[in-house]
Amino acid sequence: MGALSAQAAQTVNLGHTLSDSSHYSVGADAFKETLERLSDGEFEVVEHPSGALGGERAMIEGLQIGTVDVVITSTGPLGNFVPGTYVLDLPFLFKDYDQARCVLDGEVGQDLLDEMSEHNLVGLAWSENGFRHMTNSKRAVTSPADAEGLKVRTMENKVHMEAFEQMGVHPTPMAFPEVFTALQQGTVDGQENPITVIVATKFWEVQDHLSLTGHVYSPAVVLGSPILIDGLSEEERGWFEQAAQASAEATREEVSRLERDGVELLREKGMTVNTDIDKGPFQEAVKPAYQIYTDQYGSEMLDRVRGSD
Ligand code: EAX
Repeated sequence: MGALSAQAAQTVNLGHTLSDSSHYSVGADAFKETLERLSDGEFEVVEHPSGALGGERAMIEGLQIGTVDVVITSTGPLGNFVPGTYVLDLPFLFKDYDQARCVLDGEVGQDLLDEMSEHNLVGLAWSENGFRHMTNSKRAVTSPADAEGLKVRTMENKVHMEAFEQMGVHPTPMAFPEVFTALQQGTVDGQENPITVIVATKFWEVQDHLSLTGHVYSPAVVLGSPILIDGLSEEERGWFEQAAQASAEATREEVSRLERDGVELLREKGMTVNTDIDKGPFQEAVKPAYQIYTDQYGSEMLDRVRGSD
């Protein structure tokens, strides 16, 4: 037997929080297919969906200590590690998918990926979660006044929490793998996530009302562990970057598909969908979150995002 064929493939453990029917799994499959093909079997990707390796914050920590190799995650907990990414979490920052994708694929996106290496993470590619909408089990929400007083699970992200507080809801930060049970048991009244996640997690089983607030764009990112990536040859690293790019493209396509078909599916599953949302009052309510953000981080990144529109 030749030396190469005698060598076992190196296992790459890839984690994410969503189900194996989700847009993240579509992206994970594309990552696996691409890396295994480019490396001619030198690497074998093992997918761990559904939060099997923990919530997003825990998995990011896992990347830093090398217990997980690749993670597809929202930016939810990422600002705790890479503060530059907080700018992306500001509500009503992006007006549509085209604008958000364009910013992430441009200089701002590249600079943020580069910044990750200063924080013991490797940013491989910007992927996508989607525009977030509110769901709850109590009442139809079409204005901030309707939302007032609701207990809403938020991501572990201070920009999001601040914005929701301004809106008058009680934000309850929680890791994603705990959310379904918290909704089922009534620990919280509501949550907010893109159509993609609401579909993949079957939130219709525990939430009656969906309001298409589109209050914030939720990027996802394909991250690598520096412990793995920094030890690779340039060629090998290139394969990981191409696999991440293929993953992001496949995920974005699935997000677009679900934006077309997902709401109808949720109606069929019994959710009451409020499409008639006047975003103005929501935008007005969360404005102080911008001030709080710029007070702490300055306005340079915000200006750059807006300027690259
Ligand atoms: O990244 O925590 C969340 O609500 C995220 O949107 C979800 O884990 C997918």
